[in-house]
Amino acid sequence: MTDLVRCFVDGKPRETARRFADVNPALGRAVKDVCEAAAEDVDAAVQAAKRAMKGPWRRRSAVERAALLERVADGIDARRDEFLRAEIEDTGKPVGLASVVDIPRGAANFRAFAAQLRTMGEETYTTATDDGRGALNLVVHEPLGVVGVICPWNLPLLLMTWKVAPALAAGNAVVVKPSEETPQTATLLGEVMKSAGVDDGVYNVVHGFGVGSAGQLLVQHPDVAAITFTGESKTGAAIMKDAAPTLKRLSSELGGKNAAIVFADADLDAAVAGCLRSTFLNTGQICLCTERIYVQRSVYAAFVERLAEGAKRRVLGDPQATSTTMGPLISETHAKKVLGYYDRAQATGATVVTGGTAAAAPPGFDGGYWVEPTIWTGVGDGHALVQEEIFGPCTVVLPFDDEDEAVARANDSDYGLCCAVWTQDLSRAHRVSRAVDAGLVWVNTWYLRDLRTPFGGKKRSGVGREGGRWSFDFYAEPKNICIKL
Ligand code: NAD
Ligand code: 6OD
Repeated sequence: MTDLVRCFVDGKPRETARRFADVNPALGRAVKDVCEAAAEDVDAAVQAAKRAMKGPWRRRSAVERAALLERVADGIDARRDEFLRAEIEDTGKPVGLASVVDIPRGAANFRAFAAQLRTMGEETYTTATDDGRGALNLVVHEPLGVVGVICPWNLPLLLMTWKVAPALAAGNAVVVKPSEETPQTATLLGEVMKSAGVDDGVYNVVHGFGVGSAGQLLVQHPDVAAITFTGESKTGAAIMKDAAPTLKRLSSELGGKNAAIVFADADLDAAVAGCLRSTFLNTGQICLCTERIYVQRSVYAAFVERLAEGAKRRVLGDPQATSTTMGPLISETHAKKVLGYYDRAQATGATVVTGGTAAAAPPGFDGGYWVEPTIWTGVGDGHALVQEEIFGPCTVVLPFDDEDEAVARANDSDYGLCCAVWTQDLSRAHRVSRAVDAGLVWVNTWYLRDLRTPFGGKKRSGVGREGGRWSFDFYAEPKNICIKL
């Protein structure tokens, strides 16, 4: 990719008048200029998508769409190194993570929804009528039209394709608004779409910010039928408000303050390893990351000690080095927010078991946004560290005595995205996972995904579900056709 990241409209790159900087967070300096979409650019993207919905794309069969999605997946695989370089430059995440999670999952999203499309059927109902001939009721699924896809910066390609793939599978055209922090892979995907033979105008990208910029313009656009959004809960609320006048369909995957519950009967090695991964993967910047760990009192001290040992073994370093296990935070603003919590923890008497400050930058990465992996104990359940989403490499560990108490405290949250339960007692696993108020519960694992399952949060963690057939429920409009026989 050149030093200018362009929008992608109607099957080609689009330059715009205004520019903003794309900062590499490992270095803390701008590495690219990005074309910011103004109202006319957003409108051009929406109109291109509208035209595509009336053109050949509209007439493509499900089998043809599935084949195109598979070609897109192959295209991502073929350009894996370019996607990796772009994603690492935008996010600072270690190559060991991006090469195993982000980029392969970008391709897997297209394959998974293509497979779903190939195997889906339609429902029919035979209906009795007074004349005895009956009627046949068909349920067919039609695309919504133009879908706006608004994405965060933490898993840019993964989370964007998680929505683009089913939206296209269902026959829609999309206008994607990537995060202003991570614009590159969305534009690169435009090139892949073009080479794969996806019709012009089906996949469009507009770069920019939220309020007063491309994000809000897309949400307010009268010709956009639906918005699928991933990001902060408060942004989700603002989008709902802006989408209301044009009555758009909305799917919102929002913030979390996810608990892990570690019972004394758990395999402690597995629980410690699992909680280290769920706390520190992607520098804690995954909506599913654990930020509060409830540990049964008899194993609490041992667990905290071992978790701290593991945290100290995180290797901050060159994102391109395979030895690096933790990257920087995404931006200076975000680092200030996270370090604000680190300071607040100290000021309010939390025990800092390890970390608690900005980290020394690895050699050659002085300007980057590096913070220490951090573990706290000694705070009450109402503390901000227990209640507010921090989105950094940090967790608070709290002791509990019995199962009911653990569940009640895990549920004492405005959020309800996911929970990880660590136990070897099968009955308890079933009981607790049903009692936990979250959209997703993992037992003895974390972030193990099957893309056919429903994904989404309860309470302030989201509205609606995506994944498997639930994605098709969102991205397609069921229509009833009643044929009198
Ligand atoms: P964010 O809400 O700040 O931004 C997300 C996107 O929304 C960006 O593209 C941004 O430009 C755009 N945006 C901001 N304001 C807007 C507005 N008023 N109208 C339209 N668009 C607007 O979130 P972020 O900081 O990029 O991501 C981190 C957050 O995302 C965390 O809270 C995290 O928990 C959440 N998240 C949730 C999930 C999930 O699946 N539940 C997944 C990833 C991230
Ligand atoms: O894996 C997924 O499908 C998914 N939606 C992950 C969300 C991660 C949040 O940061």
